[in-house]
Amino acid sequence: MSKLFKMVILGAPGSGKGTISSRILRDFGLKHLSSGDILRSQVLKKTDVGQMAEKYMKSGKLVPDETMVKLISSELAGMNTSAWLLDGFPRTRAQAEALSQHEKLDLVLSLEVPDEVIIERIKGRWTHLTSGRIYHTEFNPPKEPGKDDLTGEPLVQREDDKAESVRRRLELYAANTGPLKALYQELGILENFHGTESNEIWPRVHKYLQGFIPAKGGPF
Ligand code: G5P
Ligand code: MG
Repeated sequence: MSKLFKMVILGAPGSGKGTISSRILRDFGLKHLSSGDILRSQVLKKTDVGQMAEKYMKSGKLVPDETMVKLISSELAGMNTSAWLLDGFPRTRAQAEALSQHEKLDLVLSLEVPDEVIIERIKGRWTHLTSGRIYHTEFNPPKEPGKDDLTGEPLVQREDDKAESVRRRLELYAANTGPLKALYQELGILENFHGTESNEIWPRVHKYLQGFIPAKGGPF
């Protein structure tokens, strides 16, 4: 069997990781693992991890490294026959070092979107919590306002999308991302994509990825 492609997408909260990831899955067939979606599903199910993580997430703080490493390692253990894309993990240098003990990454993409653009766009985000599907009142509206396209279930605004939490999340991202990116820069696998619109960043990401894996379609 040929080696399975393994990549990470980095970017500040609201930079479009979920948006770009869903297009990568559609056009390149990778499996998607979003640490935020996994945590939100644990919170919904009221598991021990969910109850512990909820208080950090609500206030825009990071869940402790040890919990995250355990959670993501167990998810990855079940994905050893597919190529994958990690979104939201690793988030700190300690998480990246823990990951590197078990996995060799092929590529790390970083979405570089200015904070002012992010603060504006997060106000319009609506989420279907059980699936992780994301909408935006203008950029990507649901077919029926307030309802998920596939299930018709209600959409919600994430607790941590309140202005105060968003600011804290952006500050934390800025503080942690330097050491994280330095590690991937040293390994020569980091590629930055600057921009203010996902629709403008996406064709560049698509073209770049084609240098690594064949596309099934797109870019749309
Ligand atoms: P998450 O869930 O990983 P964040 O903070 O990293 O959360 P988030 O908020 O999910 O990232 P995103 O995925 O980068 O943002 O962005 P998105 O959802 O695709 O886009 C944001 C909105 O903008 C959407 O409504 C989208 O439709 C819209 N949009 C996209 N592109 C455009 C555009 O071009 N124009 C416009 N107008 N709109 C656009 O983590 C959540 C929490 O979980 C914990 C932490 O507490 C964290 O805060 N956590 C971890 N803690 C420790 N370690 C980890 N590894 C952790 N992972 C999660
Ligand atoms: Mg996301």
